[in-house]
Amino acid sequence: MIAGDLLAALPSPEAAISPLAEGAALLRAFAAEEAPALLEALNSVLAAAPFRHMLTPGGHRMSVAMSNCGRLGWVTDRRGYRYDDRDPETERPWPAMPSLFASVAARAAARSGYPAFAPDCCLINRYHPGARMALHQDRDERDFSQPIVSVSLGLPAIFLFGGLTREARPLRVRLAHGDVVVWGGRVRLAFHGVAPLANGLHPLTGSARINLTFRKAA
Ligand code: MD6
Ligand code: FE
Repeated sequence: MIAGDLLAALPSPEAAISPLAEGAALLRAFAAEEAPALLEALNSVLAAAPFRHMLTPGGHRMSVAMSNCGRLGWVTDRRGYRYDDRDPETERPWPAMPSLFASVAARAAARSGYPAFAPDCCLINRYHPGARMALHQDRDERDFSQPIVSVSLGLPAIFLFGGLTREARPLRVRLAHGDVVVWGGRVRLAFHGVAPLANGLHPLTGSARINLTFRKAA
């Protein structure tokens, strides 16, 4: 095979981007190369702010375990959903956002048409088999002109991507290790969720899917 043929056989960066809807893009395997380093940095974050199962305002224990890093963290308890600059478990500030996290998020956003994305929060979600996320809108942030960047690591999941009302029947999108979804513009307030995680084992995360969602909350 000559060099030109070899290059043509590789997926081009352009080919790896697929629009999900106006304003939303799926960047397949965008973070795959950096995933081991992301997971290593994540371990330091989790040493200071371990995963916990938060309570919904209605008093249900979430099946997804969560933590945060960055200036603000997303929390839920009997008092409601909100961003807080302290971890309620330790009353200390959330761990700093690793620079690699911020850089992957900013690059994915720029690639999707959102330049200068500067997240102040990274919500960390851990799913084990059976864990799910009910359809919801992300609307606790102050400025909806900023997108959300979502990085999937470990086991694959079916992401449910609905419409601007709860009634619209969601698209089902398989998100695999290293896939990144960038979400903003006209669909910034779309309903979305995650179907119950299937059993599996991933070489880097074992029986878990990890999702990092980056937000500009303040
Ligand atoms: C998850 N993600 O993938 C949950 N929200 O585990 C979200 O709730 C989400 O991926 C807004 C934008 C992208 C997301
Ligand atoms: Fe969400």
